[in-house]
Amino acid sequence: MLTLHTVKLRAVSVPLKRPVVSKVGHFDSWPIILCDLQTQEGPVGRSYLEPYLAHAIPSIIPAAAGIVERFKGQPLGPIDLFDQARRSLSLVGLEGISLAAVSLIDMAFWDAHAQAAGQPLCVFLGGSPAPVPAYNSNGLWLSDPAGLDEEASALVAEGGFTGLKLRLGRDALDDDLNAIQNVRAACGNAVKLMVDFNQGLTLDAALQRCRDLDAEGLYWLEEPIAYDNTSGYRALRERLRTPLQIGENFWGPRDAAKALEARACDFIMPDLMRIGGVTGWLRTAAIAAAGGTPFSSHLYPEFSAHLLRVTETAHWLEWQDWADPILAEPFRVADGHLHIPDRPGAGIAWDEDAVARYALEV
Ligand code: SMN
Ligand code: MG
Repeated sequence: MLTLHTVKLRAVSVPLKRPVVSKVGHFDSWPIILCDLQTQEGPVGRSYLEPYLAHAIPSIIPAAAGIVERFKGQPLGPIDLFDQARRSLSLVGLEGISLAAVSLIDMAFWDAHAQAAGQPLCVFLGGSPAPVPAYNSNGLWLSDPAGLDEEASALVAEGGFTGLKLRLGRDALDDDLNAIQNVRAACGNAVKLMVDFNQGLTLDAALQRCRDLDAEGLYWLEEPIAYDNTSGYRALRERLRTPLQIGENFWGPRDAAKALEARACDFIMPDLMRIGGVTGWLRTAAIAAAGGTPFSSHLYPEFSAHLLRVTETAHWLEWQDWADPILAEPFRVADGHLHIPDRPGAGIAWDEDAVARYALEV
């Protein structure tokens, strides 16, 4: 058994090779919170969060530090800690900053346990390490459709990918159609195209736009409308053949259960910060498995790769390399798969020179 002792929480802002231009914002650099969780017994668990907004960091860090302060020295396993930490924060809400903080500590605590067992996290959880099918999500933002052919070829070449994510929802349908055409012209019909609207459309606009795109052979349509418009998703799903993908904005396993019960989507893609870290993911995997819903990841490729290896309905890993600059040994991508390294735990360690270079004052 391991017990919480102290935690070191730092923040960096890492430059992006391809700026994020999306309906949820424009980012030239990417804020990341780093967690080093010291256990009394020795192992140090590591995890990180991508909070999107640098100005959210000063709220998340004290919330995470408060969890360790409150539960240090107590005989709790990661699942006990998850439940007790959530309950301890319920008066300020089970979601948002509270759950992001719980997720960060939960991931680091699981990492520490797997390290103590001397096993990669996926092995500690009862699985085995094998390459995980991944699509490249590093580019194809809402930029001029004319340049997307070259970018698509470069993205395929970054790791022999057979799937790419493309962002849609431009004002004119023709511009979205041109974007799809240019990407297809560059990489052919065999490459799967996942498309993401980042909640950019009203329900009326989405009913029209998604119907106009329904015959394009797209692999999934992601978040066309506001993430919490469950009845809207249900209405869209009834009218479309292309699978609907949601889930990066599920706050905890219960949101996944509600969405699936409402038949709001075909696929889900939880995000480790919002679903509740490793514990929240495992519970959500069981919910998805009950109805056979394909389960993909959102961000966090390292932890997600381990977890997809123990997820019954594992689907696609979203690959993006935005945290790579601060990792001592980024995971390798080849032949369209992310390769889990043969290291104990999640396999994350920091490149301290890079962390110093990109440090943010907190
Ligand atoms: C996304 C992720 C991070 C920043 C902007 C957009 C997107 C995705 O929703 O699914 O990758
Ligand atoms: Mg998305």
